Amino acid sequence: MRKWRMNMDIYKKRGGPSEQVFTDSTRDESSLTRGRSFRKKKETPPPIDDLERGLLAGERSALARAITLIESNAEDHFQAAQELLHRVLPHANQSIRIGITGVPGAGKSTFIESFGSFLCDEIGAKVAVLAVDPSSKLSGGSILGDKTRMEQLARNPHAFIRPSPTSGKLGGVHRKTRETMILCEAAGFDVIIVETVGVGQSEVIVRDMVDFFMLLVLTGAGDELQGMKKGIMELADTVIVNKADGENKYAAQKTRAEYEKILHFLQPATKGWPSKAYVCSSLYEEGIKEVWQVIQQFIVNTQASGVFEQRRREQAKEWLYSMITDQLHYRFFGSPIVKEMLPKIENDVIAGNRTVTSVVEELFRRYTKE
Ligand SMILES: Nc1nc2c(ncn2[C@@H]2O[C@H](COP(=O)(O)OP(=O)(O)OP(=O)(O)O)[C@@H](O)[C@H]2O)c(=O)[nH]1
Ligand SMILES: [Mg+2]
Repeated sequence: MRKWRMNMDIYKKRGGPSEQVFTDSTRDESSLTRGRSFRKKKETPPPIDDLERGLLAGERSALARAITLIESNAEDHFQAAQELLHRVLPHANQSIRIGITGVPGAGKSTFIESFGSFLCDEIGAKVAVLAVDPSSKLSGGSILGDKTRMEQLARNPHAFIRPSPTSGKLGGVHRKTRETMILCEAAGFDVIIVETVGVGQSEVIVRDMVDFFMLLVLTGAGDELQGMKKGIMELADTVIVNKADGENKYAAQKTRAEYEKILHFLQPATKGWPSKAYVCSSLYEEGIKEVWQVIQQFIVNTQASGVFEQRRREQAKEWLYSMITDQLHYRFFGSPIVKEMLPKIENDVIAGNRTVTSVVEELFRRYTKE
């Protein structure tokens, strides 16, 4: 992993991800398609080659198609997607991954809109925004909403926004989001922001995927602060009190101090990094630059101490085991013998004719013989 370049001006010097990149890619794409219809069929490059080329050239359309391939639940798409990932993997792992959580309405999308635009326009970074919603069964939904809320960022040529994938038989939301991160990195995105959508499990899932995790909260905490799950605060590398504007400014500072007191007594989410609280206004774009400074400091500190690399290695290991669990689950329940036996076994257990232990043992015996 290359050292994160603290002086992001470097992106500007190297020309940054200019508007040209995407405009050209679109033109490229259409001329390719046009050209192809005149060529003999066998000369048509296989889609994987095409996607790999487009992806490594930073073409947004290739990235979108590659992600669609990853998200597909079709068996042959799965194989093709894995081949593509294998090819681009050497180009991945070079971004900063940031996770954002907070109660609905805390302003996560608005924050990402301001923060993402700042990174693109002021720092010259390429920013990808992904969403994780473990409960999402249908596509569309929250994403459509988010895309409209992140209108400005969605139009920014340096940004890429992707809705939350849905789960399916070839792996859940985690696999798809992690693999999408790899694709974004291969396409040259410098910062990947993952917003948690939905409640419950998503905070832990996202914490396990990112380098830096932030909790966005609202003022007027008081009772809410007391009732807030300590567990979530323990995951956060920083707490940001959002909507610190207008009449809310003073209250936001008070809330910040309260959170900071609590953070002081908690185990830090990242070894050697005491989590602190800050205020910002996503709507009025105040305090946004300061959040980036905190993240930069975090990267410098954790890269120097080795904690950054160590976390990524642990995440890779965790990913391996979650993939194994996924595969075991889908293979077992997808096997013909299990499908055939389960309904009867289920009835036997419900009727009290057989014990759960004995039927599970029989199921696995038959499954492993298959
Ligand atoms: N005054 C003020 N309003 C804000 C600020 N940030 C967000 N809002 C408003 O708060 C509301 C919710 O913001 P969102 O960004 O949609 O919140 P979210 O956390 O993404 O919500 P979900 O996606 O539903 O979980 C919107 O009406 C925003 O305009 C801010 O900094 N100041
Ligand atoms: Mg949102």
